[in-house]
Amino acid sequence: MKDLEFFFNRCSQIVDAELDKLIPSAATQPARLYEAIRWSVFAGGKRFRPALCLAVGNAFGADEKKLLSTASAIEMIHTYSLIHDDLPAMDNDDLRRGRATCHVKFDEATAILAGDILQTLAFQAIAKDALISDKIRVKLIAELAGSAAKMVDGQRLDLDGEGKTVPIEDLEKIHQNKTGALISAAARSGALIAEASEKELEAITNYASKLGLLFQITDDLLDVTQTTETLGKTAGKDERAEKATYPSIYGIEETRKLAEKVHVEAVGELDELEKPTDILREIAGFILNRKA
Ligand code: GRG
Repeated sequence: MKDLEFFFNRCSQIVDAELDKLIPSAATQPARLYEAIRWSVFAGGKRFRPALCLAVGNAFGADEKKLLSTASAIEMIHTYSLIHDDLPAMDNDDLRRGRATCHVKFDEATAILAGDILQTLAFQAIAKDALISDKIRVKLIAELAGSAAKMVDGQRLDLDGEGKTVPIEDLEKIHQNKTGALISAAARSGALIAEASEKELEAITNYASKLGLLFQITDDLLDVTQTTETLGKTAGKDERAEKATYPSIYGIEETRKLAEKVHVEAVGELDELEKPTDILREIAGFILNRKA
């Protein structure tokens, strides 16, 4: 666990430094827009997705410098999705990453535009990274674009399901899209940059798919078991929005057992790889036991 803590801290530092280079300064005009972007990006998120990209890339021996722009681009897409998710037209939340949401601190139009720009900056970051070959850059852009589109599909399906009884298969589809797709893109991008083989990419895809499901199951659990203060975002929202969640369908105890089962499956996928996968295994354990 100490190794993982060290790994996460280091990832946050190098990814934040890269984000700082990629995102125009708060003095850039129109300053309100760039202040808003920086307000949300540098608010202290876990940086889980970029860390996953770096962990997979490291496991396959990629040059770390080649991973940074893509890892940061993934965090930009993630932050855009959080800004838009918090808008009054969607989840209508006023707290994110322990501070006021973007539209509350600034205004709705600025928050929409901040999300929009984060998307374009993300793709630009990869497109302009001269350390990566043209062929791989195109693959990475396609990967990230595909996952971002799935995330939007998942968000629509999630909103459609509010106040309704959602069958478990539909719930899984929502989560594979809304949460799983970007997590999968993070892991797969690390493997693509490292030029992993098809077989290795398949094992990473399967691991990431289970990890994404585990992330969502624990997210649902945290929403009902943790406080707003611990989460840095409003707790208990799923129930109030009448959202279908794993605890609402199975109850807390059964959901915990399901999380343990999915964790075993996720790490099992790594057995296919003849690579150093310790950190990837620890990441799955961290997601199983996370408190925020
Ligand atoms: C608006 C296109 C669009 C999509 C929104 C991200 C999202 C899709 C919805 C957020 C709602 C939610 C709670 C989803 C569950 C998983 C998730 C994305 C949690 C937040 O991610 P963390 O825990 O957050 O990695 P930090 O702040 O640590 O980065």
